[in-house]
Amino acid sequence: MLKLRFMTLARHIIEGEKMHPEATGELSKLLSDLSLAAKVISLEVNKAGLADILGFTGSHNIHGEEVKKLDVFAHDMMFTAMDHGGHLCVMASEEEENLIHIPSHFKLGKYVLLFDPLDGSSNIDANISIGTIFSIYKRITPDGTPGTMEDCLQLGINQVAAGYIVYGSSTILVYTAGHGVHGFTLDPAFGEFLLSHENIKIPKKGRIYSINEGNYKYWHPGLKKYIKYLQEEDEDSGRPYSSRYIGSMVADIHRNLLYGGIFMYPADSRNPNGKLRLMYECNPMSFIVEAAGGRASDGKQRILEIKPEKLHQRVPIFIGSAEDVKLVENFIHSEKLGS
Ligand code: P6P
Repeated sequence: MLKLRFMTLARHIIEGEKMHPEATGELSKLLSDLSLAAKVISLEVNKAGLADILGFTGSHNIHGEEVKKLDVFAHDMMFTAMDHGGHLCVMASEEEENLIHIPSHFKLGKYVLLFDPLDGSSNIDANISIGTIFSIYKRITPDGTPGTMEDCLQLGINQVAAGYIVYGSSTILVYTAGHGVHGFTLDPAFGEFLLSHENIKIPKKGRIYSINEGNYKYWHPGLKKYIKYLQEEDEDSGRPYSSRYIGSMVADIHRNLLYGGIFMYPADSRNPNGKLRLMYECNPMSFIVEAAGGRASDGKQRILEIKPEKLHQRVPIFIGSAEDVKLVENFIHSEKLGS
């Protein structure tokens, strides 16, 4: 009889736990709670296009329920799914200026969750893939007390787990808890995430580059030279590369993770820190890409070693296949500003 490899996310997490005798199962339950939020957000994202057709007019639907902007809905869904499990001492969201404290009537846990509930949500009306990104740390302040900013502003290398959910032609959850990077595809028939991409490894070198070339005139001269270099013809080094840019970080990086390539959101003369957030976007995506054998830097230093100063701080990012990221770092390093 054909043996079905029926590996659900929940089972995979638990089996991953067995590799750690000291594990308490709390992280497993936290990740399982996250997958529930992902399923509900996926359902909402996938019917968003039907809103007008189904009479979801104005701010209330035909059932009289409040219809929220999708990113607000995703933020609220993450909070609702995660606030009561007893695994967290504090949360922080890209959609919320300040820390999100655990309601006093719920048990406090030893983990910290930072998330971007719906990255790229401006693309949803065009039915372009968008995503949720999450980052998990262990608290560093004493147990039993509400989590603090200190618990949140940790170096990216301290993450214990990170992942993203990309809502595209199918909904895929990719995560790492330090033992490889694994992808699970949601089977909407019975609402389970099933293992579809085991132990993802990003190719050492790709042939895709992802960047908003509309900002070319504002770039560092070394970056301009690098992009021109990728566009030259040279069969041995696989050039010219293909330009692929969706404008949705999760989707762009997910594609490059599987196919190889480099995603860049650099600083420029208008935005000296780039656009993307260190804590909610760059740290978790860098943790995942490094765990898959890739590299992530701000052009000079490893993203995961950038000391966080503010919850919503932005950093430049070059992330993807290790050889490609190293090469753009060399172009930037060797080209002095203004030359
Ligand atoms: P630009 C989406 O708004 C986002 O935050 C990322 O998902 C995406 O990579 C980037 O901004 C796109 O920014 O300036 O190229 O439109």
